[in-house]
Amino acid sequence: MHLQALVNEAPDQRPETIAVAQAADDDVLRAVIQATQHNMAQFCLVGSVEEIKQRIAHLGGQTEHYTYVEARSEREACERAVQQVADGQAKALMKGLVSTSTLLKAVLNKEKGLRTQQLISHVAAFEVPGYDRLILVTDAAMNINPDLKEKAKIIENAVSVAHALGLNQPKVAPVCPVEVVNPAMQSTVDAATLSMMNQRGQIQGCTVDGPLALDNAVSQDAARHKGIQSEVAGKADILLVPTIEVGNTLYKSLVYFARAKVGALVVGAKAPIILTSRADSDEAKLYSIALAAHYAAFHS
Ligand code: COD
Repeated sequence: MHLQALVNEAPDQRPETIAVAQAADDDVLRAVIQATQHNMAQFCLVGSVEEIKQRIAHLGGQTEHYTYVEARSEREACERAVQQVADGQAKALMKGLVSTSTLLKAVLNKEKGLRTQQLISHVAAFEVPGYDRLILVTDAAMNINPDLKEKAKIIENAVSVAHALGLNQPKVAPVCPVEVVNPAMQSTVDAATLSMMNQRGQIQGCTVDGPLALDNAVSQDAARHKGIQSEVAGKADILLVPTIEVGNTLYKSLVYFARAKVGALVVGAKAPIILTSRADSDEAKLYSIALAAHYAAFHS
């Protein structure tokens, strides 16, 4: 599967609406216009409506393709966009020209936010040159230092993304520095426990096996050299990283060293959230919108 296929093959049903918090930004609007051209989603654009319309016209888009909600400040834009999703008018949320923390605070607001019983976590889908499948990395951007219980929920969220991509029984590798349990390394103890939780049916819809080091998780040769017998080794679909530091560094290494393509989502809230940043390429923004469209359609 290629990320471009998600763009080309928009979900069959009528495109869902994505609410964009502070859309008055050319980079964001370029992605919105492209996604509209691919019939991937409809958009409710929140922010200074006059400015948004002027920018759309300047970028060659059609202002009448969109709905609009006026908001005067960054906080108001986040709250109004979240409200669109909470009211069911939009099926996904997208970060525009606002800070991640302002948007996440609006999402996590107890009364008006998008919280569920589920943990909210970040899942990135990479297309890495030379690797034969899309590989999901989680959590590279939201949960800082998850404990065992949180790691189990982070896996469940990533599995829900994998299922939306057509991977029915994804292989999950909890990535550690070594492939044996070392009680001095909590990540290896958690990895072994998560594997047992999976065998006992406490984590479903996937196959979890670890601890695995990154090389044995993604290279069958490396796994063979170490004599590792595992259904997951060398064929991982999902890499669960132990901390945000590992995840964020892996994410950026894949993009900057390996020239991987990426799309990413935050899931576990009432609706998927697209947290693109300025540094993301136009392509990455479009892939993230495509992921959100497929996820929202699959789980609606
Ligand atoms: N899922 C569900 N509920 C959550 C989550 C979560 N992942 N995180 C917090 N909550 C709930 C808590 O239970 C609590 O009720 C409320 O939200 C506030 O919790 P705090 O006080 O921990 O929230 P914050 O605002 O201090 O922190 C939440 C952030 C997501 C902002 C924080 O975890 C964070 O800064 N994450 C890293 C973001 C980041 O810098 N990424 C870098 C790369 S993009």
